[in-house]
Amino acid sequence: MGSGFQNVWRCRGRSVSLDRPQVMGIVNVTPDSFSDGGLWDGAPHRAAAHGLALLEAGADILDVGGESTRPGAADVSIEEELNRVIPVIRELARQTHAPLSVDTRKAAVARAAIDAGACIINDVTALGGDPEMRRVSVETGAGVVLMHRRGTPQTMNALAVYQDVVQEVCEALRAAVDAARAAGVVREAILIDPGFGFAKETEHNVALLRDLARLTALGPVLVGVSRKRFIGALTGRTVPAERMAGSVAAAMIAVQRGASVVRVHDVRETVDALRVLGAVGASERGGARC
Ligand code: PMM
Repeated sequence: MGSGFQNVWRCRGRSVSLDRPQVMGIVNVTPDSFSDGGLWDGAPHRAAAHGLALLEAGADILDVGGESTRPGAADVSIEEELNRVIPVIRELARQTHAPLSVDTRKAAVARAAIDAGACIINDVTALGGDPEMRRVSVETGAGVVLMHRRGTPQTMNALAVYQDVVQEVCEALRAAVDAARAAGVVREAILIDPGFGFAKETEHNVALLRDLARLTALGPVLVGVSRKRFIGALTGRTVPAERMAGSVAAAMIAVQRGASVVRVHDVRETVDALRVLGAVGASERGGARC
């Protein structure tokens, strides 16, 4: 660990330790997510039970999302998103003390989720999509994930054009951190995320994974590589659920290169792999500058 590396994540009065890599289990409450869509839709108790099973399997944090972000995905209304995620978060908050995150770009959904017991806002627009999102982040003191992307699910594939993807993602994330800080979000509440698969081709995702240590110069990093299309491209697995081994490998590379949190579907397998990695030790946080 580099000197001065931030080793806690402040999430609404809680301190999530980043001394060891944290596993964020994914609870998608969507009919159309690319990797596990429809599994938990329309049945909050089933989605909550899935979340509890992920905790049992070793997840440290749960991330509940009600809007698919895959390329071409349709927008979801505020009402529909609230109906999907709030009952699940409320039920989880009743049954566990684990930190709960809401994966949303809508300020109204974030606020309601925090009222229901969440303490983290995971926003794929890095707080830049909804004009109220920064205010909600400051007022609630939630932990925030600032993710890099370009465009929207409708337009992002055409925007995957970079001269130097690592440098450009670094600069965009630095600007997102600065904007959040200027609005009053405290540094220790912020995690950054290069946004694997969001306006990135396979070569861009591979470059970001290879050079992830450069991003850690900006602060703690969260990565979401689980079951993504580039893992399919690298392994030849067209079915997302068959991308587990490739996803675990990518998550281990990310942790070795300094990632603090990995957002995954396959919690048990990731936790086992992290135990092996942890026995060997050494990550590259706070290494080279970006
Ligand atoms: N990926 C997805 C959704 N939300 N949030 C963050 N912070 N980082 C990601 O990489 C990310 C995300 C899409 O994957 P899913 O449909 O499996 O949830």
